Amino acid sequence: MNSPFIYASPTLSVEALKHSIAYKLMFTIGKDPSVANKHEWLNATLLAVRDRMVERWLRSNRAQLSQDVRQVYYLSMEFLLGRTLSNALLAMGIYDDTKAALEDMGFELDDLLEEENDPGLGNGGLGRLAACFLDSMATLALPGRGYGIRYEYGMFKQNIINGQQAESPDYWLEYGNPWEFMRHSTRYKVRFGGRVQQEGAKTRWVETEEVLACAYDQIIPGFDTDATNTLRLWGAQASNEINLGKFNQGDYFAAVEDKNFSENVSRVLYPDDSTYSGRELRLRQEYFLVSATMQDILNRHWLMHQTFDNLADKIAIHLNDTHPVLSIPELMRLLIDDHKFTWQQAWDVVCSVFSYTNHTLMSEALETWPVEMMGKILPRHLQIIFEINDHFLNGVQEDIPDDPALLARVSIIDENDGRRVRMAWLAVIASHKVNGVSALHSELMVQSLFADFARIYPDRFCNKTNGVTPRRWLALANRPLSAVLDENIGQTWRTDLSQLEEIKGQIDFPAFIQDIQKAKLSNKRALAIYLARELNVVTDPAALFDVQIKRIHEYKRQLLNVLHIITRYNRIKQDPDLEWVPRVNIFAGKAASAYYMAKHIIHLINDVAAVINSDPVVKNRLKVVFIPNYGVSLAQLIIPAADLSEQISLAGTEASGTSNMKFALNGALTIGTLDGANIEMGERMGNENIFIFGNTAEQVEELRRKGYNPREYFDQDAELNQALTQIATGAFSPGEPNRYRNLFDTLVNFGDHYQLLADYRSYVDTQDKVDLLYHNQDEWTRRCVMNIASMGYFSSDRTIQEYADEIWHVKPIRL
Ligand code: 26V
Repeated sequence: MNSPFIYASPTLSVEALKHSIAYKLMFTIGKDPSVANKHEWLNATLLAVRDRMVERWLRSNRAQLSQDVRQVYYLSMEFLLGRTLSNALLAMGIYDDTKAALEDMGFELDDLLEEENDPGLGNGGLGRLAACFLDSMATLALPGRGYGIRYEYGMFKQNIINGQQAESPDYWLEYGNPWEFMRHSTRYKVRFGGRVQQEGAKTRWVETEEVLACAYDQIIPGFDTDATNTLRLWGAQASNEINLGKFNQGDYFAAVEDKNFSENVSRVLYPDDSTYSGRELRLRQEYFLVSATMQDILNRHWLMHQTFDNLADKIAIHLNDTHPVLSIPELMRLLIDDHKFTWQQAWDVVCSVFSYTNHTLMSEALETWPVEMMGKILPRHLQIIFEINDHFLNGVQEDIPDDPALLARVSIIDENDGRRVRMAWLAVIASHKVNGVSALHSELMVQSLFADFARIYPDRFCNKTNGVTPRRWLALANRPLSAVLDENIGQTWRTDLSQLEEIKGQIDFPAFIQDIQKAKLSNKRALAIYLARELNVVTDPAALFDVQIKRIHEYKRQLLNVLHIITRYNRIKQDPDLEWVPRVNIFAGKAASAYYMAKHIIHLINDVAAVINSDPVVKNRLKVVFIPNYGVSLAQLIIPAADLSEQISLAGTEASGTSNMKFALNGALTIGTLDGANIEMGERMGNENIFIFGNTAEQVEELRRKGYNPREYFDQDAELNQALTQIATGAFSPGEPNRYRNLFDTLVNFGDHYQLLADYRSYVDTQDKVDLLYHNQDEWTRRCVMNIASMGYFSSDRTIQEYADEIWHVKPIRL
């Protein structure tokens, strides 16, 4: 250990931090500083920092409870927070002091930060959006909370073995979770099963099984403010009551088995966001979140107001997709069965508190539950859903008579498909606002999925274009670029991202352009070091880093990217001495474990990488890398190092995308389709600063209507023909030549559902334009600057401000 007196005049804060870190190490962790390992030092640091957050937290909570303001509750089955320590240090403005304190004690802060695990309590975009929203809500001092589930196993870990994805469980709690506060006394009973009993006017739900939901709180610090919020996650605990019977009968083991069984409800995150599967355990999970949360909200409201008469004024409940939609019948049930509301009174409350965000139009991801399953697990809720449906259909019939087809279409119960409850319909009918997540998506939403409802409720639908938090995705992830920005426009862009506009004034100063280039280069070096160390792949940081990182899904069209790579490979082989722009093509992303095609695509990417990377003709001109186990931490490393961001989904399929925003904010140029938020990015940065290609959503539809024939493209485009034929005939799988024959068939013979072939030529030609621009590094960088400067709108602070003003009607608390 270095002498604590090594610096001439250490600041008070540094000294205090050193003292509390050493104190935590000894008295909370119980370790002698001379033998403690890195992880123990991390935990000591984290606990010392946590103490400082708690002070603000208690003050914020007090202010929230004492000021008679409307509260917003954000319900989500997923929160993908990422690592917490670095963000907390940044929020509290003690990053540099902590670094100095640790240095004095012989440690590198950045080393310790890498030790923290990254809880993967989400699948992808939807869960990460929820995390950005929490960050913005705290930073804007909005009163409220996030509610979710404390899964014991998060998103699986991905290994690549012989080119293929292998999954292993992610037991992220193995070494405890030092950020959480377990609330032993905040527990609620959650009931399942049983039956409904009518006693006069009163309805009782009886003979249920029970599980307890126990609260685990995590502090969500606002940036540069005392305002702090809470994320409350529910963990399941067996309730003693269910076991008592068997226990008394002497069947000890059966009693304990029951206990294990009921705790399954919060065991594992469903790691598939591409196809809805309708599993009973998933329904139980959704109700578990909803039931505990609604009880907690009512409890807190009672504490603050001692009445439920003002519920409609004092709470807003937001549903992140349909996953928590059971909160609608649950709130009805609690108000009617437990709090003596009439049906209509309860319905009036429900209709003014709920709002709902739709995140996908893909029919295979829409939730519908078999009536029979819901009746078995939640009989009282099913009954209430039927009542809501009757009430709603009666209203429709009065307003729009003589249209039985309409009634069948808008009924919450889908009678065609073995009787199922349509959760999105229930959400729309009960919410006062329903929003999509980009302008295009919100438009398509009212034209397709919710067209009937948009006629019935014309004022209900709106758009809230997604955003990302500039704290994690610029200040934390990209310190070199942040330093350049600070030097040129000051530091306040962190809470007012629109200030990035100001860098446009620097665009003609060569020194500024060089600084931007240096920042990018140092990020690329950091990634190159990771690739060399972890994957044994050597890359040249001067090459163009071309990146597509996201869940693997056919609609996101990783395969289109592969088709371009193969085309480029063929061209290099044909004419190796041309002046090629060296490229490193980077992929990362997980495939749902049951999604055969997605896994097959990962395999193909790795097979193509193996052939290209080992071809002596290619050398540095082209490298292909698949980085395993993509998650928030890897995103923070990869995104700042990207030159080119691949956002190439079929137009009309990607609701918004949010990594598209992160890339542009970090100075990558986008090659993308007119899909999701890409469109709005182009509008703001000017279409000369983004590489747009391919059919529009309208053209996609038209092609479908007219009868799309992918084989025409295959027959007519020689380069496409060659690439596809190579895939089909084993050029990349010589040991098993037929390995990818089915992939070829999907594209050429079975309809190419996502129209890759239709967009191929335009994509490849646009990639050529990318090369051309990359030859002129200064012009390239000027466009990057235009990208960064135009991203102010895509801060989640702007998004959340819109939710607060136009949907939730909540105002910041005073501190
Ligand atoms: C769906 C399902 C289906 C059943 C089981 C588990 C599960 C978990 C998550 C989902 C959500 C799929 C929807 C989704 O993630 N949408 C993404 O939302 C992002 C944030 O709005 C948006 O940027 C992406 O474009 C959109 O795909």
